[in-house]
Amino acid sequence: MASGQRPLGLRITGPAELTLQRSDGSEQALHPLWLRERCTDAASIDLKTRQRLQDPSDFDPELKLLAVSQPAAGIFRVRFSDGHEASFEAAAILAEAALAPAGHDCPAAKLWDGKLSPLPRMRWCAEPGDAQLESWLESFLELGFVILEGVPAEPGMVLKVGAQFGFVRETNFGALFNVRSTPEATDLAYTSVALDPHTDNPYRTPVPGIQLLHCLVNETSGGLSTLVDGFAVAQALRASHREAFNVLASTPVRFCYTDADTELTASAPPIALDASGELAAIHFSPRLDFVPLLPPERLEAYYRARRLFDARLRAADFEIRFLLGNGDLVMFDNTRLLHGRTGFDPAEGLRHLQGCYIDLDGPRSLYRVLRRRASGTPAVRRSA
Ligand SMILES: O=C(O)CCC(=O)C(=O)O
Repeated sequence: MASGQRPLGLRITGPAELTLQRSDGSEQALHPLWLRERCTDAASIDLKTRQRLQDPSDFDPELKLLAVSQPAAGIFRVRFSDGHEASFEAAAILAEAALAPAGHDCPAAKLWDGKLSPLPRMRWCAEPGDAQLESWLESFLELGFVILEGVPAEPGMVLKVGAQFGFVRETNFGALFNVRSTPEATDLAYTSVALDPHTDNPYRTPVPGIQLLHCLVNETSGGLSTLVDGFAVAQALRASHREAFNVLASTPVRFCYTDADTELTASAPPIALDASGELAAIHFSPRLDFVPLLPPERLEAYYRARRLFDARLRAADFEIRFLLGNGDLVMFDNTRLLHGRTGFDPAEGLRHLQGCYIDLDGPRSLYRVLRRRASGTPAVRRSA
């Protein structure tokens, strides 16, 4: 929602009409069904779980408001045509109205390019206070990543940090994976070659939401980490080459991973959009993607669009580079950012990172809990 359209207040605009006022001067009479499904009395919800007792599809489709009054400041009383009466707190209705169509109430993404400076480097600690945790989360939610310094360079610490933000997602690589050059590599990440910007594991359903990489040791002069804001690149492509953007948003591509015990396959468009046409996720891994056999002209269009997108993903204008030193940990949104590394020479010394995945909703949940605690609001359970 544009900031000019912030819900500002509620007012009674007729004997049976409650109207939302927005900061840009616009107004909207609240739909009776929208209000009815937000009733929080004992007949409408189970007061312990705060979950709804009735299916909104069973409400009268022709439901109307019969009367609206304001018995006290900030409270509205509504009588519905099905005989139900309920009170509403204005603040609760305004908070609901403020939610963007996707229902997000966390800091909005701030897209960035290769000029991003300074990088969000923050000091890690084992028992952060609420304010410290909130500053890590804000950076992560806005920029899609945060670099935490001073995580003890000990094996397994990546799992401890992951657990500070959510629940670790185990995969066929285990709860954590070791990123180091080995002759038995089952993935190019486990070699010393440079890795172009990619999202991790697009062959999984669902794709890992968040990746953490913790540097235990880097004795080489190479192996710089790279990040690109895929949403910024996709927006730039949408602005300059609308047709190419549409092709990438509408062509499902197959991604595969195979080893002795595993055969994973998933299909997704390189640029996934949500129901409102907003960017939802990037799926891009040049070493793993296979476009299906489409008619020749569609394949031509796909390859053209992919080249344009890839050229920008690899361009210095959009990429940031930084060294993960011993004890540094980067946590990034694997559905928005692409990551990679420069190549390194294993003869120079050891380079060993440990990684793990957590789900996207962990940091968001934690952020809401911290905000709730800061404002002294009690927990309100919403339906699953
Ligand atoms: O070695 C690195 O810095 C990154 C490795 C990587 O891309 C991965 O594990 O997905």
